[in-house]
Amino acid sequence: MANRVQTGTRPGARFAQFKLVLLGESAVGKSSLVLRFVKDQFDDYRESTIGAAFLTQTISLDDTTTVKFEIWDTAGQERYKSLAPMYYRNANCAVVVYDITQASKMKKWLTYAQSSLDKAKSWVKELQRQANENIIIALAGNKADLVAAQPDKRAIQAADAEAYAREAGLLFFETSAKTADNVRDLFTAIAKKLPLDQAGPRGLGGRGGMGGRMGGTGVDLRPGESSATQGAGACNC
Ligand SMILES: Nc1nc2c(ncn2[C@@H]2O[C@H](COP(=O)(O)OP(=O)(O)OP(=O)(O)O)[C@@H](O)[C@H]2O)c(=O)[nH]1
Ligand SMILES: [Mg+2]
Repeated sequence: MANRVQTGTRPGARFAQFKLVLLGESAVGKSSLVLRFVKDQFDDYRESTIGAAFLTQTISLDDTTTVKFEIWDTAGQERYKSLAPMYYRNANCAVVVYDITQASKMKKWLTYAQSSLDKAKSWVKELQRQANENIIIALAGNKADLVAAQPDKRAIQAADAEAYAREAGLLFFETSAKTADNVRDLFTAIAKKLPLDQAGPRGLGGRGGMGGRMGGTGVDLRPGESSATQGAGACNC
């Protein structure tokens, strides 16, 4: 399943590379979580993502195991929704983000606006239907700092989201990109669930082995070549 796995110079050392995609409604904090994870920074005022941004981050799971995430941070605005399959295609793992302070509400003309958790659930359904069949999905309820300061700001109970996550087979964390609470834990938990033990030497990850539906080796960066994205390697962090 890993895109690339190689044995290192140290005996027993392993390096694996995985494609991760972030999905969720606009303004829930996807880019902020990535910025915290990759650069350990936070911006109070962030521009909404256009298309998608690509970043990488490497973490050590233990003395011998290193995991590199190739991260596609998608744009949550409705007008970019049709691009999402390009980014979750062949993803090994996904973080689906919602904002724990944002409830569903009635809009004008009695139309119903979904909560960001409802939106997250529909992303999970879509991933389970259309993405890599072994994809590891984590649900992240972000902006936990806001409810720590003012508990009445909480709109989504952690217990409800956790029960849903358990039922759907997802990892679950409440996070704060602002304070960094649980951000590293979230990505580490994903890395630990990825099938490192099935890793073979670099170049051998074909179908039926590490390749799974990914087939072959190498990272599929095709979305980065699309004019609709901010480009491979581009980052609006
Ligand atoms: N208090 C608080 N604010 C946050 C947190 N995460 C993000 N924000 C703020 O929420 C706003 C939106 O954050 P983004 O990271 O741009 O959201 P996004 O999900 O990437 O939005 P799109 O790119 O439009 O899909 C910004 O003003 C952030 O500063 C958090 O954990 N706590
Ligand atoms: Mg963004």
